[in-house]
Order: sequence, then structure tokens, then C-alpha cells
Amino acid sequence: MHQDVVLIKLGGSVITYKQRPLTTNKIAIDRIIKTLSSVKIPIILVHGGGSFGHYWSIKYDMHSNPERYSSEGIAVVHESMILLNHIIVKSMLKLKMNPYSVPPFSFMLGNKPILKKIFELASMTKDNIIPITYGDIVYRSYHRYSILSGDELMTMISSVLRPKKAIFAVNVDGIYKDPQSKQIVQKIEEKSLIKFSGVNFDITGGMKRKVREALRISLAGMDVHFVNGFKPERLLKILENSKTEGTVIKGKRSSTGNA
Ligand code: IP8
Repeated sequence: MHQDVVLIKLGGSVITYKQRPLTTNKIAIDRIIKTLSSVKIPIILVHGGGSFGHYWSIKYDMHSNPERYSSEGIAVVHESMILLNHIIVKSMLKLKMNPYSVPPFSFMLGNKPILKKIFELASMTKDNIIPITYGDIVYRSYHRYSILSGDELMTMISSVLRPKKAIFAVNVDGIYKDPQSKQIVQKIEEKSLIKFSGVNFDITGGMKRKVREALRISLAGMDVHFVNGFKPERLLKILENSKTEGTVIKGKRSSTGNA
């Protein structure tokens, strides 16, 4: 159990301009990274594909179901994720945060995580290193590949490491009760998880998948936070266990003193 580690996903819609192919939101990246540079907690980072990986995976018709995809597409999607990752890594290096980039291929065997490699990510945080991985196209089996999302990586890494908390930095203030009023659900307790996982909340697309993974993480016992990635001061508050705007899905094992 690695209760000191915090797992954070930087959403693709925060770190890139989703509507502009292959364009990072450098200002948003630098602001989040600067905020994270001020915290002393061990962190593992995951990031999404935004207008890099998603742009090419749509062009080459590649999905999350394992299939025989275009070899060129596989190479291009992967390279675009390395490129995006490198931009984040460079931003971290500038602030001497000691990032260590880890492609998901290196800790996956088919669709299963290699436990020892994931435990090593936690060990590396003890050496003042911030492991950073990302959604990618990965080899599954028998010449089949699939897109492995950063959201799935969050669940996978959480289930092995059981971090103190998992945080999704997204492009909205949290999970909406309903899309019209844009009212944020502040807290989802264990007893309402089942109701929540039903149809009561109107969530669509990428957010739906994030919430599905977040529910899995919380059902395994960890608190999961949704916070606006464009407001890194809120992210900082979560890391400091202070109250802030956003949604928390309470895990069965509550993390210390969390509001
Ligand atoms: O943005 C997907 O990661 P996500 C990455 O977390 C690719 O869904 C390669 C499309």
C-alpha cells in the first residue's frame, strides 16, 4: 500500500486545445506544473491524449477494442504521445522536478499490468523522481493493439498502488448534477455510489468514461477528486487536504482529514 503517493491525471482537454490538432495549451501545462513543483508529496502523473493522440487515432480509426490496426497509425499515434509527453516533461525539467517518462507499454503485458513495474513507479518517488505516463496505443496480443486511455491507467495504477488519493484535472469545475444548471456535485459518499453509477447523473463522452473509472477507484477504497485543471490553486488545496471547489467521490478507506 502506498498511501503517501498521490496519483494525478492531467486531462487532454486541459493540456491541449482539443479543437486544434497537435496544439498544446502551454500556459495551462506550465501553470499546473509550477503548482505541482511547490508540493512535497510523492506524485505519479498520468496524462491524456487531447489533440495529439486522439487526433491521430480518429484519423487512423483506432479504438479501445483490440484489433489489427494500421501499422503506420500505431507508429504515428505513439509518436504524437511521446511528443506531447516531452513537452510536459520539459516543463517539469525546467523546474527541476525530476520527471521520468514511462510509456505504458513498459508496465503492461497484454491487458494486464506488470505489478512489479508499477510498484517500481512508487519506489522511484522515494528517490525524488516523478514518474509520468500517458494514454497510448499499446500492444495487446496476437498482433492486436488498442488505445489504452489515461483514465484506465488511473484505475490500473490505483488498484496496484492504492495511493492516498487519485485526482482528475479536467476542463470543468467537477461533476455536474445536471448539464443545464451546471451545478457541481461536491461529494459522493459510499452509500450513494450505486445510485450515482446508475442513470441519475447526465454525463457524456469523455467525462462518462472518467467517472466510470473514478467509481472503480473509489469502490476499491480510494478518494477520487475531480478538479478544474485551469485553476491549479484548487488542485493545490486538494493536495493540502483543504476544502475547495470540485467533486470528491469518497472511497471506502477515507484519506486522512480530507474534507
Ligand atoms: O486522453 C488516450 O488517452 P486519454 C490517448 O486519457 C490516445 O483518453 C493515444 C488517444
